[in-house]
Amino acid sequence: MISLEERIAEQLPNWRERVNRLRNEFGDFKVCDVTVSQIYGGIRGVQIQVSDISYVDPNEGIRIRGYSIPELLKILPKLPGAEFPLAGGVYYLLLTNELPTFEDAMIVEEEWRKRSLIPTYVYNTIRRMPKETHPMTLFSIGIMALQKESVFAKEYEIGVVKDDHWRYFLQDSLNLTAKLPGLAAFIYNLKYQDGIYLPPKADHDWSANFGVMIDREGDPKYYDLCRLFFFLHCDHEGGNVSAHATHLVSSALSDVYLSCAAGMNGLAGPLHGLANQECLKWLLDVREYFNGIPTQEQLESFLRLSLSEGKIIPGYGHAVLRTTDPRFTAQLEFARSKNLNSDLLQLVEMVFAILPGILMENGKVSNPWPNVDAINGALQYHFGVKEFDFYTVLFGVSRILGLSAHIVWARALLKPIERPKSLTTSMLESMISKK
Ligand code: CMX
Repeated sequence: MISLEERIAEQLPNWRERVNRLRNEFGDFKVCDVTVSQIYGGIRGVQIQVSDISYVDPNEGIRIRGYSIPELLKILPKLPGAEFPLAGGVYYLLLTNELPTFEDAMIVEEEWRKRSLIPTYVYNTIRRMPKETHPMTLFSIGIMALQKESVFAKEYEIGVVKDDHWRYFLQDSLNLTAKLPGLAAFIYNLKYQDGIYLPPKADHDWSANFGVMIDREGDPKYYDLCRLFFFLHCDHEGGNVSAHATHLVSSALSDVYLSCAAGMNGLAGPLHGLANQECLKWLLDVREYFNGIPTQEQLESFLRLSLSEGKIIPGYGHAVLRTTDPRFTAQLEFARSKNLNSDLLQLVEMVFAILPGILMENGKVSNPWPNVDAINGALQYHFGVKEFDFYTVLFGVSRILGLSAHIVWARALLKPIERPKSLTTSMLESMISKK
């Protein structure tokens, strides 16, 4: 795709010069020291990566290419009549570091439309899996099945120069992301809607077409929820499991399909992308426990009792954030502005009003505020997408926008294969005793 490729190519000399200067002139500069606790503690907080695509600010939430979520909701291009951004514009921003015009966003949408056809063998591969296979496993298998289409893998065989690897990564990224709503919808329909097949509409955008393909055609509120959801989850800097896994695998020059499937396998873990289904389950359990919506007093006593029993309240707290996740706020505002009449959303509001105060009193929790998962599932549930185990696939559709943009740039900046060094326990003990 010429325009996106040109935009990246124009910026590359400057980026490469900056990176080369840092490497050549400041190669010995120490960014941080690593402690034994960090080595044994999941390398938490160790500053070992650079991402110019997004940054999680503890007090503001995610910034994408320097812009906050509320800023981007205002300035990213939207279709007439839509309240939320076109995913094509989001991808343009992630990839090029430039704010897209409406035309730029539509160029990406058009590229996606042209590349959206999923080969039949991919559908057949997924169909052959046992019915009870988890939707995330099917999603990962679908991406892996598409790997045969990799332009990069073919060109690498022929012998493409290293300087141009990113161009083929870009082609693969566009080809893969174009197919994600269709792949996700196919899995949803296969598992939960008797395998119906509903084609995308040529005059609908990438996000809305997901709604069309799962039989929500003609529901503009759901189209807007898709646009909002796919925007909000598109990236969360480089250190989380799926981003790190994708980056690591792609550093071996594994193509976009292999790398993003690795990221999705990480996202499928209960400590990462599965958290949103836990939150919805918790809300449903609370509703069932009270046989409806509790009073303020009942809910407060319930929350206090749960915490005193050492239970975790899903959807609250964060490893990095120290404020209400702006992605939670954006979805809450969506629910309010669309006047969604739902007891679960009412419960989300009640918990939000009561729980942070209780968590603050207790003082143990670093961040008493809600994260994005405190509301995600309740919104999908409201629109009839009630199968929780599918929610991580929705997350994956969006997150691959960010993951693929990261690895296009990793190749563009000629990042080498990753190879941290491991030590033995005895070596660590000996290093410590010598100090
Ligand atoms: N409910 C009850 N207790 C909580 C809590 C919550 N929501 N969040 C944190 N705590 C507790 C921790 O269990 C920990 O207790 P111990 O010292 O007894 O082990 C203590 O507060 C301190 O933890 P923390 O420093 O505040 O939080 P961490 O950085 O260790 O963990 C997170 C962060 C998200 C795993 C944690 O807050 C949590 O489990 N939240 C609920 C699950 C959830 O919403 N996950 C989605 C995360 C979304 C995302 O990552 O984007």
